[in-house]
Amino acid sequence: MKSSKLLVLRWWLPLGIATLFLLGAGLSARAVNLVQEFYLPMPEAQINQANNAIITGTSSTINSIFSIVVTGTGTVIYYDQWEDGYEVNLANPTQSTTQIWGDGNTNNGVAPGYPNDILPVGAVITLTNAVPQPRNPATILWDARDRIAANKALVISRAAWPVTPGPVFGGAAGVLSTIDYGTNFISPVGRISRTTCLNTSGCSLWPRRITLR
Ligand SMILES: [Ca+2]
Ligand SMILES: [Ca+2]
Repeated sequence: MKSSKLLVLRWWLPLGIATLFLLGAGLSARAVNLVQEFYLPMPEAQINQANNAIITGTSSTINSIFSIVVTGTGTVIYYDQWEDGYEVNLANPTQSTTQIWGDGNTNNGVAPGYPNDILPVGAVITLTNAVPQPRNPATILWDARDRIAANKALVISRAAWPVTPGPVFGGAAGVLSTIDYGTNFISPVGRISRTTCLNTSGCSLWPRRITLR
């Protein structure tokens, strides 16, 4: 009996060490350092408003396209949908809608276009879908207000156009990360022509936080 207890202890000791090691590895894998954070700009409702200020009758359903370029090996991207609220700590997501791309784990999300969920340098992830108005948060889409973060630098851009008349009436913009946000601006927006098509100008502002004074 005594020897069997010793045998059990001998088995448990290495098993315990292995378990601790695995737990440690799991913790270090989750403790990703997110160095860049983005909020996808230009809400489709505002794009629709601007479109119809220029040409009335354009489709309220907006085709939204987001392009994410990977710049480093081992890049892991966290995609947080606005529709169910933002994650409290995006590095440790708890919402089922949040996806993690590039970690090779296809159970927590698969980077669109990269079925093994590994992202090579120069990978271009394209997110595209039609976004109807008004938005129903029960429908999860790739759209403005979604939040993206990564452990390495990303380059993100967004384009959009109304389903009708299509990309002949579209626009695009680069997406700044929050560390590149400024506090002092000179607006470049102004009227540049008296012709019908170019006599409307507008500006979409995207504050990270608002302080009322
Ligand atoms: Ca979310
Ligand atoms: Ca979304």
